[in-house]
Amino acid sequence: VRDTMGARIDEDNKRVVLPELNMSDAELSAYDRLYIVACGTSMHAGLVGKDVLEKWTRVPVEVAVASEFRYRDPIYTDKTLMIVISQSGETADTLAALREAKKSGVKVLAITNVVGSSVAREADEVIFTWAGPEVAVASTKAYTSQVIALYLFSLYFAQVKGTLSAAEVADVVEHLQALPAKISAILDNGEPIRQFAKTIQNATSLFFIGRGLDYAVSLEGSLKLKEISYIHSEAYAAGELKHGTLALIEDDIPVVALATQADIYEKMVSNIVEVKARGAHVLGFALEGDRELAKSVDEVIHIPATTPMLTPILTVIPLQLLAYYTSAARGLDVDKPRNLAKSVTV
Ligand code: F1P
Repeated sequence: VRDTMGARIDEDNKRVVLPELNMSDAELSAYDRLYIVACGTSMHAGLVGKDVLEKWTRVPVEVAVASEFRYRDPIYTDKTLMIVISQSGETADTLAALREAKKSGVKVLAITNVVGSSVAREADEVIFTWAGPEVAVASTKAYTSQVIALYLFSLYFAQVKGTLSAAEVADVVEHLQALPAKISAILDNGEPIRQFAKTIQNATSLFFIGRGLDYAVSLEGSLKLKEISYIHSEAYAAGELKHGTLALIEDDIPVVALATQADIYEKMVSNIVEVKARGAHVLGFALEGDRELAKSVDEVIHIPATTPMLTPILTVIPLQLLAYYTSAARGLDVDKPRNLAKSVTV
């Protein structure tokens, strides 16, 4: 059992070190295919990890739901690395997928919060998230710390492979170090979210839309709302709406639209215009300094700017707050949602 986190930032050199990793740089850089396997919120963290890993290392990554993956016949080679993510380290489906992979001789890296958990003990490599005890059932700080662990691993992998230069790594590291102050600023400015929560507390259905990393975060925002406020919600890749689901957008349906990704911003705005034209009430998320989005939506939340790959850490916080305030406005017990166990061991 390891008792230190397997990844950290080397402050002096602005790079990432993984002192606990039991594999050589040559072995790590040889991996040419990754599976990320997890359940629920941990799987959503994995979706952010996929985009980041592919961008920074150019290695293809598949994210799979553990309850499906464990019954599949995956294609492994000796250059396949599997990453399992589990806050509790005891989720039955994730553990079963890990055991299947190990039976096939695949190397497994775990990202988990619990030292001594089954996942931590059975994986070949572990990065601990040190998110502290999970008091509430719905996963929030577990998600952010899993995403951070994935950033650190991805940066380390990119360093080893040479797909990012030292200057590019240092730039991301500086942005990572600036995140805590930005998160505090978001938490201090929760009032507009609380107000929006009041407007949706009696809604029967809600949509979250985004593109790219914003879509990955939308999935988590939608799950959080379902888990603790019991309002039906769906996260949709914004460009996919026109392939059928647009039929469900009608007068006054609330839509949370994330538009933080500069390279696909215009496309996102045109999707927002489409839902507005059908009467949706839209809460938009834009980066600080954005003056455009306000023209297309009903209300805007501004997110402090960071480097594009790191925005999920910032956008998820107001979405978690939205779920929290909506649950509270409905008079529900935020910490003990119905039908949700902290650790799903069956
Ligand atoms: C996976 C998970 C959590 C969720 C709830 C049920 O748990 O889906 O994301 O919040 O606790 O289980 P884990 O494998 O990350 O412990």
